[in-house]
Amino acid sequence: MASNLRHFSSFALALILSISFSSSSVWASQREFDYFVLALQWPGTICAQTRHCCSSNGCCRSEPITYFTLHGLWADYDDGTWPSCCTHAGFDINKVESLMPELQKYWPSLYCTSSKRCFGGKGPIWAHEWEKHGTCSYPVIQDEYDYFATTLNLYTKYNVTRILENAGIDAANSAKYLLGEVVSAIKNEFGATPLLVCRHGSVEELRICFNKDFSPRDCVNESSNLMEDVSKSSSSCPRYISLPTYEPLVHGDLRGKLVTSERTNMYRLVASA
Ligand code: U2P
Repeated sequence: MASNLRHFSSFALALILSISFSSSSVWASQREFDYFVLALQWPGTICAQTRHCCSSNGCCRSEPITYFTLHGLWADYDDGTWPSCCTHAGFDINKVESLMPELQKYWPSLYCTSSKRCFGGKGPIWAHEWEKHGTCSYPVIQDEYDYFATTLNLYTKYNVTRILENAGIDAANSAKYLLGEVVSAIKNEFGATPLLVCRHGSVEELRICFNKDFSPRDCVNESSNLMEDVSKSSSSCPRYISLPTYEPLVHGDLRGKLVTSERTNMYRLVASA
């Protein structure tokens, strides 16, 4: 009887240990991240490169997008690297159905090609961001819904488009702004140094960073792996930068007509009125 009891209790202990290890090991494969990066994209820079349209591409909407859109919320390490694809929790669109209007508006894909998923295949930008980055934000972020809701909340709370407009930094094709002026405008309102990514002198991304309790913190410069001063914090950007506007190619309207864009002098398909 005593021996049966001993056997049973060792079996129960082994069972408990194996359950708890198997549930934690999915998270334990990569070390816990240090901080969050909220990566925002400037459609004016990305959509100016659009040559082909499709319904899933935000650049192809009849009204151009005139605000920063979401790229992702990334769980990063202080040394400038980041974990990725931390679990097999695949993206399930049903779990974020209630957030769809906001996701479509503020987190659209700006490309026609679909995004890579972690364990094979392709999907929407949301699948890529959740599987690659969201699954690595445990234990701060608990699940897929939490990842998207938290990201949308941060995006709404720190409206960088409005912060820049209030500082007199508006979208315009001819205006050039001092990099330091843009960084300072964000720093003054947000309370920490952002990171800018440029393409040919135009802002492509603006990233703001958070501690794990979502208090603002300085971003880490990817290229140097060091905390840098403002002038070096956005090394892909020149001293003067722009926030360009773009003319959308419109998808799917066969009554559209080809017109020459004044700015690019290229033919573009636009919807007829
Ligand atoms: O910068 C190129 C791509 O690398 C990933 N990235 C970059 C910086 C960072 O701090 N964290 C990070 O994950 C992004 O990959 P994506 O999510 O686009 O696959 C970024 O676009």
